[in-house]
Amino acid sequence: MTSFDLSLYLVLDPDLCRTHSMVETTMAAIAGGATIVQLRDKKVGTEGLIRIGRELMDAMAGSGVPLIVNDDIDAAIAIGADGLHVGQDDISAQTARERLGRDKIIGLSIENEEVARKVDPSIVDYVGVGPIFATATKPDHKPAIGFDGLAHLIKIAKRPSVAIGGLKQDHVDRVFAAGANGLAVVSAICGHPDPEAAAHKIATEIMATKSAF
Ligand code: TZP
Ligand code: MG
Repeated sequence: MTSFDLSLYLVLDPDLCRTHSMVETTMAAIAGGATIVQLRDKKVGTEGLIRIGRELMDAMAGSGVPLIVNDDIDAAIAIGADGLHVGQDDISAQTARERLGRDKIIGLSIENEEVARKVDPSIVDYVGVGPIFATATKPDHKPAIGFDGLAHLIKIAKRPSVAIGGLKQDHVDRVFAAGANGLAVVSAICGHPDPEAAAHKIATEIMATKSAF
């Protein structure tokens, strides 16, 4: 499987990437220290995702940073993306694994104990855990779980994990103290006028925090 580092996980949101294009935001975030990128666009459909995804794959080639597609397995396959991220209401991780094969990265969102217990470690490469805080970026999100909830679900799921939901630089120490392997952010980078500087600040904090553990 493509190796991956969840430390600073950029989730692209076209509504928030306004000052820069998706590609510009991505390359700036990678220059700043983003370690993995997810293409998450709920509005453009499979054809639109394929178009943007191909541009992203070209731009990111040689960066060593994997591109994960949210929800849409057909787009992920057409793009030749490094992986797929699914939620509890999407196709199952098992179906995704059957279609993608062993080499691709599969991420699964978990938001409560019940679903955390069902994570199959032979199928799921990492879990996205949250939302830690309520966030306007995902209006239909499940109840916020806080850092105690994060620590609890990580212990149950026993997979590499990335925390998501309302996270910023200030939360880095609490995310790693809870046992997560990284932070996933949308607005903290996509919504920032200088995405490279925003990513760099968070990445620097992450490196300092990880070396203190
Ligand atoms: N899943 C749970 S919260 C969330 C997603 C996709 C959005 C997080 O966005 P932000 O702007 O980092 O709070
Ligand atoms: Mg989904």
